[in-house]
Amino acid sequence: MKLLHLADLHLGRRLAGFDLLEDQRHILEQAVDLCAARGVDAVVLAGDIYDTALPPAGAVTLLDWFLTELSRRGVAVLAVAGNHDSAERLDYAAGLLQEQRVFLAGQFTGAPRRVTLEDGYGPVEFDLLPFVRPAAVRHVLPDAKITDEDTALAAALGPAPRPGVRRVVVAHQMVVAGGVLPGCAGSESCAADVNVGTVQGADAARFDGCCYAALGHIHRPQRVGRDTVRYAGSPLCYSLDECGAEKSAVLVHLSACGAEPELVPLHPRRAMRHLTGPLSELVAAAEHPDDYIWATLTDPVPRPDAMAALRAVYPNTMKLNYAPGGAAAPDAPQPVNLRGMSFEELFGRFFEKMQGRPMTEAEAAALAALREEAEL
Ligand SMILES: [Mn+2]
Repeated sequence: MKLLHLADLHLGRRLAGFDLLEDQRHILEQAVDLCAARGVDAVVLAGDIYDTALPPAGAVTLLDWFLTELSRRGVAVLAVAGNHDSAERLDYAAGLLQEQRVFLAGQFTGAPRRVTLEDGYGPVEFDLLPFVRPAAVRHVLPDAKITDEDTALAAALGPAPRPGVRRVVVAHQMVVAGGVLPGCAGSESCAADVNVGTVQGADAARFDGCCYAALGHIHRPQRVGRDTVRYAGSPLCYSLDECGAEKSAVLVHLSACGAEPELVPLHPRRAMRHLTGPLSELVAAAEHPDDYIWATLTDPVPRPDAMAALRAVYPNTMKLNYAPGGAAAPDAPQPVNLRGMSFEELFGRFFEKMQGRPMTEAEAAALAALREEAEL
């Protein structure tokens, strides 16, 4: 059986005043074509299907089109709600849609929604777990021992599969491997918390025994601990911090005893690019003028007409800022093991994020004095 794992579509997302619906339609068309070209049996949507609980009409129409096209081609759909979705609204007509092999799990009712599909090797169990917070799991499962995100996920998932059972879990959670938080793209609502290290996650080991865990929540495509526990990532760049990031879908080949993921690149309708240089140079060397542009101008004196000049050449300029000394492109975020850091290192990172500079020696000394006073 072949699955196409997508996540974090965020249909209806707007960025810097630009409506991204046409970009999203372009990606979903690629997904439909991929299904036909590669013989995909089921599309997995791992949450954050919409960008908001009350999506604009155009976003609902687009999802309607996507589900209809897949259904017409005999492709099943397995979808869960993310933290951006309204669980109740996503469940609308779920009972009717399952007749068309569109399986939606919006609300958590005590266990994942179990769907069984068959291939030449026999049955495959799909456990659809919508986004859950520990308090919500505790509310539905009052007898479970839930102290954090990890024990909440364990309780929500229920028992691991018996040996020989092929199970695929679809979930929208923060998942860590060996205490290492995933690397964020920057457009997740949790990205700031991840960078400061205040976020906890469930352990990827909770998916042991499953053939594949199709995850959503983190917008940067990546594996978590093993190749078969994966964030598909968002199919488009959803913040200017993601300029130049490559996006993909995961084509999962399920065999008799395991799963093999293959990354398939997704091509945006318009690339998102960060340009740096003097205004005169940027407008002179305009290539791919329809791209989404973030321009960092190195002119020593701000030009009041700069945005108009840029948009005359690049009509989809999203952002303009100045870095008179020349700006280095920001490095891609790297996964960081926050649990292994000392108090000083952690606070130092936080300070630098807030202030844009490292602590001085005097500030570090003041911190040490305060720490002693607080007996930390
Ligand atoms: Mn998301």
